[in-house]
Amino acid sequence: MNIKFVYQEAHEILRQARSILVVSHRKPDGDTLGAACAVLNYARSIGKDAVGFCVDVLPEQYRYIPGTERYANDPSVFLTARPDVIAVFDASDLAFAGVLDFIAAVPHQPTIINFDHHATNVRFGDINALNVTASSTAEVVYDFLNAGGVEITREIATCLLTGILTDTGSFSNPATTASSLEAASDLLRRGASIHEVARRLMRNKPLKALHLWGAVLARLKYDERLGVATTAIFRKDLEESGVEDEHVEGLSNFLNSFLNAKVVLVLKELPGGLVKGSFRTADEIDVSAIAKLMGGGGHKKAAGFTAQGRIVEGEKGWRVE
Ligand SMILES: [Mn+2]
Repeated sequence: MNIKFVYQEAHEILRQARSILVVSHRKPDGDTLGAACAVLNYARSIGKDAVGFCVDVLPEQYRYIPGTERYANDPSVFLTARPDVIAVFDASDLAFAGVLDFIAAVPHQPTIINFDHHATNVRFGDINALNVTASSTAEVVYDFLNAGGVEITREIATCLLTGILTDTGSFSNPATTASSLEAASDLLRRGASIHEVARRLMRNKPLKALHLWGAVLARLKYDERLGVATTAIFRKDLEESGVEDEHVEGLSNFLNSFLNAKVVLVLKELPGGLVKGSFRTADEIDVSAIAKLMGGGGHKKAAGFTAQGRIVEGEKGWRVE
């Protein structure tokens, strides 16, 4: 179906709704929160009951996004809010979003709207507002609001700019397109402050986090034959330094911006004998295909996986065994 029709249908459903629940995926980032909060603010502006849900507590750094004050992480909201619409943002499937069981338990069959830009999206919604060429889910929501003639307020502009800046790596990675820059330019005209949003998203790390980055950067290895650079983050690093997980999240993007390598892979030890791998590339390589082989997924230029095992140091790189 033409995406314009999908947007119109989604507008119809939202206008008829009484209560709307917006959902951001687990381990939330600026895109899932910015896109969801934009719709939350719009829904409230047309008189709807609207609240947000994320299975994880929102990191402090995202609390400036207007609408995050209406987020809960207690799943009882799926019952108490009695949502007739549940809109899910930036998630390929409901299990990844972390809400599969909660949605299944809602008795009155709410309409599910799926806003996303991942090529791996399984179209789990009753309505699938999916544009795999968009830089971000925030850009999908920007197109959706414009298609409905919605006035983009300063608050909504701040939400959407947060999502676009997050997923384009502040307009530096391959997700950066003419349309994402045009959307951002319009959002600035509508009152969003790019300086303020960029400060909140990037200049937010404590000194101890950068000391830890230093240790992780010192572990970098490069396999010239494969063109793959790898490094490792251990639980011990985080525990000993007292650095929060959210403050090492940006490492793979940082390496992708500065390192001359075909592919970057950052391995991070998780609790319970698991290892998370984050692939990045700035080359003509589809890292989501590599991530899929490892049981993960994502975008062509940014993908990841979680696997059972431990991180092992080899001569030319770090790997999971
Ligand atoms: Mn995204």
